Amino acid sequence: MRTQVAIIGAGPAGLLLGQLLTRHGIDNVILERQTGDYVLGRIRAGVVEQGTADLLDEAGVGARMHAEGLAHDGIELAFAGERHRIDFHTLIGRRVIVYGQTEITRDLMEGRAAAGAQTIYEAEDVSLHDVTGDRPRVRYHKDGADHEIECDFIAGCDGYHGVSRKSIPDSVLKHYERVYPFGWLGILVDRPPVSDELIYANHERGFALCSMRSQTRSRLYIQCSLDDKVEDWSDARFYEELKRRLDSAAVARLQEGPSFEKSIAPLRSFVAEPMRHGRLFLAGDAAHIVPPTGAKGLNLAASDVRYLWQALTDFYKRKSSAGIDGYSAAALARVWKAERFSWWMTSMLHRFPGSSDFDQKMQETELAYLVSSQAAMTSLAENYVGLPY
Ligand code: FAS
Ligand code: PHB
Repeated sequence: MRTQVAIIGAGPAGLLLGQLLTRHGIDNVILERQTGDYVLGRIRAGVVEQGTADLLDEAGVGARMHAEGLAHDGIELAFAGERHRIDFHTLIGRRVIVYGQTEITRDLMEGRAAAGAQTIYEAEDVSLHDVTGDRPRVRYHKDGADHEIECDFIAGCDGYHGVSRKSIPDSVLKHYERVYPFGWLGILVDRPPVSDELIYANHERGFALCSMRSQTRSRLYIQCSLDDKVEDWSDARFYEELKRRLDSAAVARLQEGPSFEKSIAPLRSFVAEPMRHGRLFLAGDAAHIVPPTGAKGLNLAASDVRYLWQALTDFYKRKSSAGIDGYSAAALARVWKAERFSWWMTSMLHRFPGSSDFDQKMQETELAYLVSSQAAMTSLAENYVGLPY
């Protein structure tokens, strides 16, 4: 088989890139290790930046997001028993959309099927070859046979555990990493949200986040130990701990119900540089990971895709290599700003093991200064809604 761009991974990054390339007449094939249902079963992000929403519109898959997504003008920060609103729209005239990654993935899968573009699911043992030559190739195993795809470029959209980043020699890649000493225990429950907007709570017992997927479905998180197992946490224990970390008004509105999804996610900051090696380009979690506190993971994947889609379009349509030569530097400039914001939000809102009462007081004072300063709230707002591309 031959194609112009071979995409590894059918998560948001791979599907969005594929859809944009297809709509601009650039042939591409996606290879995905799992089944489509498995990919849809992963519960991930919930907040969409305006830039990401614009890109989904450009890909022709934004209709349901606009119809069902919730436009949010701000968030609330809870600490020292009180809640404080950060009004993005008043501060900087922009907002975010609350719409689950699962739904974005579904919209992208349906858009790709409608466009007749090929996604090969359950592709096993994907391997990349001759990525530094002019004719890179991808091999995989499926239905008892080995297959090979010749292409011009490979887009490594296969996430943190994928094969693409690992196909770049250690002598070429530089890794930056911080692993946080805690995780997030999250549940999905069909009960109305605690509040109209997201509540990020700093508490001496640990961080909590009240988010949502719709007016009838809540997404709730509490910081947990890395030693915790999902089976250690009954719904009753989860709600009991969540209520200890929320203010009284939030507790009063919390409607407990049976969770239908419960998982623990570890938190890390990670960046691999460069995001290009020969004809291989990394995009999304394949190149970087952020702690979810800043709601940046999914949006950074879309950010990379925007740069890569424009670079490949320049190459094929305008015969210019400027975009692909500048891709890594352009993508990384925005990645690092999102890494900083996600690290800052995580450092400010979580209880670190071994931290003292003084450390807790410093966090509460930073939050008290933040909500008292127009400049500080504006800074948080412009990072949360997404910095310019
Ligand atoms: P993905 O990991 O989504 O997709 C990569 C795809 O490649 C997968 O489908 C995988 O099966 C496939 N693949 C892997 N190896 C392969 C191989 N060798 N061959 C073929 N295919 C292969 N972000 C937020 O903004 N907010 C959140 O609350 C949030 N929560 C998260 C919770 C968890 C548990 C995790 C892991 C991430 C979370 N994220 C969150 C971040 C998440 O949303 C990612 O940023 C987003 O999925 C990135 O999309 P992709 O880069 O497409 O990677
Ligand atoms: C979510 O709804 O899953 C969510 C929202 C905001 C975050 C992280 C997760 O910062």
